[in-house]
Amino acid sequence: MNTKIEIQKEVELALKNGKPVVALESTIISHGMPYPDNVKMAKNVEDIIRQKGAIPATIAILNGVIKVGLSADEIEMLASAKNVFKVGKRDIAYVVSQGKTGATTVSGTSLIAEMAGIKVFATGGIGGVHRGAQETFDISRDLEELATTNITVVCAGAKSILDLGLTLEYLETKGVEVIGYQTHQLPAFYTRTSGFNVNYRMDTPEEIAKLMHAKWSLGLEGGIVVANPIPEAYDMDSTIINQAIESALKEAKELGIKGQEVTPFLLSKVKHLTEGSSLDSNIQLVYNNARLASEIAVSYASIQTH
Ligand code: PSU
Ligand code: MN
Repeated sequence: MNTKIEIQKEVELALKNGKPVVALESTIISHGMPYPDNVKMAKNVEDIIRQKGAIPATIAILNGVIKVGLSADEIEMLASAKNVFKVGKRDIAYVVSQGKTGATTVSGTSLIAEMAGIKVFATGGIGGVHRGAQETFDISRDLEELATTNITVVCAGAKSILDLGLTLEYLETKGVEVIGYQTHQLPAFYTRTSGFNVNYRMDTPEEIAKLMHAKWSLGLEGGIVVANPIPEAYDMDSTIINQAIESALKEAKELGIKGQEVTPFLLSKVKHLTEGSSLDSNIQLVYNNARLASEIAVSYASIQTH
């Protein structure tokens, strides 16, 4: 059994030489988008990162081996495989020891990225405190991982399938700063605004890289959330999105959906109810986050080598 992580040569070399690397999660590939759009998205996002001068490292567990950086064939395999586990922290040891294949969430990806020494991670949306969590206790592991892992997660905020107000409170308790990129508002994934404010607004990747440097060189442990609004050309009508979310939440409650299934269930219902028009927005916001994450990684790498 291989309990070491396998870092792709190119990624390893970049890390050794202090070159910028951007981690990518794989749950959005195997559980977030349909095949073959997911393969196209996963490959394009890597190309975008390269064009920006950084090295992409998609993270997943393939047949029990933790991989940092996937080949095109491995992406294809993960994207089309059946019975892929959704892997947060509590699933890693099981999937590795059983030789299974798993796609990592924000929590799983952050953890493995930190083991490999990667500081910047691009994704779509983070998990958070679910609506009704005061009864269900459903709070994503993503928030705990952000509390202790030294990583910058670039996302488009979080979907309002969650309680965004409580998610911000929880992040505050854990000492995780939420930075709005060129905005004062927390974006809500498909929409550029949510009605909630971020902690601080920053307008350039350099400012964010300086904040990362300040935080970690002071020994302040934990992650940073960079909330990057979906490009205006792709943002969606908030009434339509909110109606879809309300109806998905109602159905999940009626069906008694629980645990790990809650988020994928809500996401797929919302997708269905918006008749697939949300897929293009979803893909475009991931590209947008990959661009910003690369710029941050490039800037952070240059601070480290000066
Ligand atoms: N939110 C999205 N899209 C996603 C996810 C969340 O808009 O694909 C995925 C991410 O991988 C995230 C995970 O880390 O769901 C959170 O799952 P849970 O709520 O079960 O912790
Ligand atoms: Mn949960």
